[in-house]
Amino acid sequence: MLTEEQISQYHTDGYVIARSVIDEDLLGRVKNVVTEMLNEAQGLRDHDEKFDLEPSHSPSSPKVRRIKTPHKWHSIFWELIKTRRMISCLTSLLGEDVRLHGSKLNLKSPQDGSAVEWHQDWAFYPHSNDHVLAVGLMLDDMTMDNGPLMLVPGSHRVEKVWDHHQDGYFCGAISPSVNQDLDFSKAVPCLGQAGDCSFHHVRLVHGSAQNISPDPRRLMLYECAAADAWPYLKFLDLEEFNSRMIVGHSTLEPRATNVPVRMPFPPAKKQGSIYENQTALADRFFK
Ligand SMILES: O=C(O)CCC(=O)C(=O)O
Repeated sequence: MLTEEQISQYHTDGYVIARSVIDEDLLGRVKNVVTEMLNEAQGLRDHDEKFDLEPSHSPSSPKVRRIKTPHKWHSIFWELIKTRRMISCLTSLLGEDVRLHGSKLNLKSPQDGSAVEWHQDWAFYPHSNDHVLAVGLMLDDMTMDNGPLMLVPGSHRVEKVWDHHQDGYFCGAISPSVNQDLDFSKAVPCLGQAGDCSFHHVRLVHGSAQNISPDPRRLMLYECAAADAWPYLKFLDLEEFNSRMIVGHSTLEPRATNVPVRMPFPPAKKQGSIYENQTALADRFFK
């Protein structure tokens, strides 16, 4: 599915976009599942284990900004990540053995939809090596107006974890005023059509603005790792860990490489999703 040129772009820029990875039929079925799931947020007063809510949410007028770990709630999210084309892309970038680390479905409501401040996924989930990436499957067309993913090309090669702390606590965001060595004006938007997919390296700096368009923006994110990249955090159960293999074989032999690591401790004062963690950030880039 990915050409040599695209694979090389992934290594150089830290991301690549593959077109039409998911066909219309599967995309339609996923959207129906998402609509059904969102109906469950009716009447909800607070975030729970399944839903993260927009500040503008109310029980009678629900606004969900994230469905947490969709792969745990519906098998269609496994079907998506295991399609032939998706696996072809993943194995081209990560090797023959790939495990799912986590998943999330980020939703931006029309003329609303929280921004996500600049960050590196690696600051949240460091592993023994950096053969780790995020897949961004576009469930809607991504335009400049609906808060597309913005990526800072090449930032993964700086071999650095930028400071994601505020006042001594992890906050899951890079302060634009403190980190002067990052040029956010070089960020590129991940634009495309529903069914297209971005793949970005786990250390690539990225974020996204509010959705100022009249349409919803739904982005399904999968965190994927080479099987020999073992997480430094949140390892609980070997059986569950191995059950998340997407393709190939699990291993009991992590490959440890000389990767920069900065632990997300002390934990964020505002626990929960990245949106909650980032509320502590004093100086925001996306107003
Ligand atoms: O939904 C987005 O635009 C970006 C989300 C993101 O980077 C994250 O959830 O880690």
